[in-house]
Amino acid sequence: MLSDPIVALATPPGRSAIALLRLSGRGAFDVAARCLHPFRAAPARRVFRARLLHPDTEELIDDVLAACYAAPASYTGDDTVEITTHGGLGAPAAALGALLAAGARAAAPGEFTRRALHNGRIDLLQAEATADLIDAGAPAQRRHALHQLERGFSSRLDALRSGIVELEALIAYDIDFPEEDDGPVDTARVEASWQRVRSGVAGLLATAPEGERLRAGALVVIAGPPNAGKSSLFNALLGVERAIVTALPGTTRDAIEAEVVIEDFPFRLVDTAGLRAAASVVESLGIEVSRRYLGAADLVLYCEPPRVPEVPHSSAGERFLADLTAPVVRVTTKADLEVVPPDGHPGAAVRVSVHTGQGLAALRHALATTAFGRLAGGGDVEPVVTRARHRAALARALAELDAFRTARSAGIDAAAAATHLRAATGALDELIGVVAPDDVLDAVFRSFCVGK
Ligand SMILES: Nc1nc2c(ncn2[C@@H]2O[C@H](COP(=O)(O)OP(=O)(O)OP(=O)(O)O)[C@@H](O)[C@H]2O)c(=O)[nH]1
Ligand SMILES: [Mg+2]
Repeated sequence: MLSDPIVALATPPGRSAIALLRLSGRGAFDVAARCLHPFRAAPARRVFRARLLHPDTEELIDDVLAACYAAPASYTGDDTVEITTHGGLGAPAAALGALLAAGARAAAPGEFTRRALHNGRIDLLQAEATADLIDAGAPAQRRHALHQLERGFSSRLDALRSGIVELEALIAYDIDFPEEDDGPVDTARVEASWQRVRSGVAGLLATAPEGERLRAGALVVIAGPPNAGKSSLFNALLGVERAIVTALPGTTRDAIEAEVVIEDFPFRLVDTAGLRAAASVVESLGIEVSRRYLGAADLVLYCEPPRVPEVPHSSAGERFLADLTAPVVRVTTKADLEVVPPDGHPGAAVRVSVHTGQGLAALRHALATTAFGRLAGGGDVEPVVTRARHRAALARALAELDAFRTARSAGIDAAAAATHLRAATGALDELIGVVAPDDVLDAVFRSFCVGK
């Protein structure tokens, strides 16, 4: 891993009051000293005012504030200088140019954080949490990212890891004296200890569906017969008139997607073309798109207008619902029009009117609890598995723990059984990033922004 001085703009380019440049690596103070006049590396973390000059031409670029963070007490763990320039496009770009001319290299996306990981300032879960916090739109996303950044997830894994190491210690006698039958290995304690770590790992793994939804947003597909009021409901949930609403069936032809926060949780809402034997080519293409979205949905919001007693109930809707694998929240729309009481849909439907607002709060709540279950219920922040990378590592640890138990009960010698425990520990180490291979790191940092 290189530790040459790197520099990047840490704030987005654009019109703003100030901008922040970050410079870090071995020799960062020398680079800064070529541009900042005066330059004060000490006292550390003390902001000073300086003129930023181009090192070659000595042209005045900006009047700036700067602070130095000496290794290892910096974000990256290397010597770091943070320079606050005036905002906008010109001054930060010219300052960046001056620092490059003074010997720094332009940083790659996430390179500062990658160095922080390399220098042991943070672990890989914290690095991921940093990216998640930056990307967080919904309050629940922000809370969970922050909890992970504060080592909530890491310390849970530390505890599980110690549990596995302890388990290995419990069978140590068997490993050292394999030929003795009645060693002091307490089978009940081994079993209890195994149960504890196994349920810990399994419990974390069980949070994966909700956790991954928390990161990506739950995909909610609004479906139902034409003219049911799907687009009206889509607009009401978004709070803006995004989709066209008319009294004609078949208004929506294409799927429309929008992001929305409901009860602090992130959702991606999709309004679709009403499902029916198509009237036109365009509409049937739209219906095809709807079906594809339905296949990917985390949740289906099924809308039906109130039933009119004299119209026979069509079973098409029930057949449609029977084919779905995603959970369904049923809505009876146009509740303000209803003249007869709703006669029992199977599965209670939320009755909603976009005209009076009736039922919208209940519907929002039903969406949050259906998509985020446990997370929506608990006020306290528990670690959750938010990435496929986490899920794969925990699944590997779980499989190794199970293989250990199978090996023990089959009477396989303790040293061989213990290799499964070591593999389980290895999976947790990789998850937390103690031993993450380069390609894993590349994948994690690829999505980072420059300057982070
Ligand atoms: N009274 C009343 N009318 C509603 C309500 N919601 C929708 N409508 C009316 O129902 C008609 C159809 O609404 P849309 O939202 O376009 O229905 P849709 O399901 O998207 O229809 P398609 O896109 O054609 O499948 C419009 O005339 C709406 O004004 C409601 O809560 N109350
Ligand atoms: Mg529509």
